[in-house]
Amino acid sequence: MAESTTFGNATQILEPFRGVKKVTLEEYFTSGHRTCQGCESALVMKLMVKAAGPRTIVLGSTGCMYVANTTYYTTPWVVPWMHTQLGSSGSAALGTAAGLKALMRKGKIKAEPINVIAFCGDGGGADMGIGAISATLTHKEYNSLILLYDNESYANTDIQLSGMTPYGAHTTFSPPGKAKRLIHTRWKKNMAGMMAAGHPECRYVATVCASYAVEMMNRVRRALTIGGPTFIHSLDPCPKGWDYDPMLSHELGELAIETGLFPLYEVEDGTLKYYGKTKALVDGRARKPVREYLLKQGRFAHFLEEDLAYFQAKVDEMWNKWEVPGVVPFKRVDVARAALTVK
Ligand SMILES: Cc1ncc(C[n+]2csc(CCOP(=O)(O)OP(=O)(O)O)c2C)c(N)n1
Ligand code: SF4
Ligand SMILES: [Mg+2]
Repeated sequence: MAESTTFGNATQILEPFRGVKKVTLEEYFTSGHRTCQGCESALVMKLMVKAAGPRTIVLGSTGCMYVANTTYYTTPWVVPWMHTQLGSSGSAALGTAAGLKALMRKGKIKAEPINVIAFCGDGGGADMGIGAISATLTHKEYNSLILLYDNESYANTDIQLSGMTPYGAHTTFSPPGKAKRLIHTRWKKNMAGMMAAGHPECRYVATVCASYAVEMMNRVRRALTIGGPTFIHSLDPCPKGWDYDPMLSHELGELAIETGLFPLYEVEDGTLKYYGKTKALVDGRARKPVREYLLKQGRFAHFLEEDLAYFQAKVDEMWNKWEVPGVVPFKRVDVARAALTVK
């Protein structure tokens, strides 16, 4: 019965695309936007909604993916889309999922599984809206996906530093100078790890990068199929904020993975699975030096050898000392025990 499927939290069953030739041709994010040339976040929007299909509602918090996508009288969105306040992707996802359920229960709309996706930037999601996202991830009775597109700055308002901006990067809030070369000296937040470790009702968390388009779309399809509240963190090269030639967007995404800086993984019902090139790194393939990634970007042009060495050491630490490499930042139990013995 339609009603029981709806109130039993039924979701659309979106099988993974088995290779690029099997990807559907229909587009639900098309022309009509004015993002920068080489904007990976725009690609993420296109792939995200292509993966989700036509019976989808998208909610977007303020940021480049709102402002540049909804110029007066034009929009690239083919599916229903709504803007939500900068810190509200979590509340918008939960409210929409709950609203749909209520409308179906009252018979006001047809009972059917409708995908609800709320996206947010790193400023809106990892800084301002983290509380609402966290709250939504505790509500297992509502199906929604929150996708955080991480261009590592408050890009839309001219590249201010966020909690996801990498160590040492040049932003308008952290310009390198003669007196102080590095203004921003904090390591970025670990959003996916935090969401996975801290939300027992959240059934699915994944990291993705649009340089690996099919793999990325399949994580979106998995999240929407498994249902409940789910979370995806996407790393998106941004030519304007990262200061590089737009033709390098795809390559920078690959380098973020190949250097081990941004591990690709999914956590489903508490089980961790690395995938793609990250799996090869876990299986023993050598990581590329992180300088190959950093030195292609103007935001790190002021780095000296010691800065590159520090950055590399922090990435090495993620892989060699974390209890779950690249995912859970607690020091490995054997390392912690050894430290206790020394004391
Ligand atoms: C409450 C609130 N504060 C500030 C702003 C101004 N503002 C609009 S977009 C934006 C940047 C958002 O950054 P992020 O979420 O990372 O998205 P991006 O622009 O990088 O795509 C800011 C600060 C706002 N719209 N609402
Ligand atoms: S500033 Fe960055 S995220 Fe914003 S539209 Fe340009 S490339 Fe995309
Ligand atoms: Mg941003």
